[in-house]
Amino acid sequence: MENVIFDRIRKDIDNNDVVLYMKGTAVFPQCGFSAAVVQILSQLGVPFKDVNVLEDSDIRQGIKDFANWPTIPQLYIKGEFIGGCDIVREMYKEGELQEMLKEKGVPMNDAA
Ligand SMILES: N[C@@H](CCC(=O)N[C@@H](CS)C(=O)NCC(=O)O)C(=O)O
Repeated sequence: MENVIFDRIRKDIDNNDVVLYMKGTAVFPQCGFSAAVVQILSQLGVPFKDVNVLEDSDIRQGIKDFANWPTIPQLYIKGEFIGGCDIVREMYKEGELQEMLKEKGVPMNDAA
């Protein structure tokens, strides 16, 4: 089962520049931590794929095992695991997230 789930995760993070595993959706987050990351990505104008772990308990557990990270949300940029809400917030505050997106060639608006 783990292989099937890991394959799904790999496919998602390989096929999308930015993937956010979250509770709820980008339009309707169902957790404050997930909502905070959505807000940052939206502020930066970064398109991203949202995966609602509340709809799939295998993905909810699988994503924790895959990254060896115990909580949701989890952000991936160009296949690289970045972290959860605290890390993303801190990187955004320091301008490191913007820098990383630029370096990796992920489109965003320049207003941020
Ligand atoms: N400090 C964490 C906060 C996220 C967090 O604590 N998430 C909890 C509550 S939403 C979680 O995912 N618990 C495990 C679960 O619900 O499966 C972060 O930076 O992302």
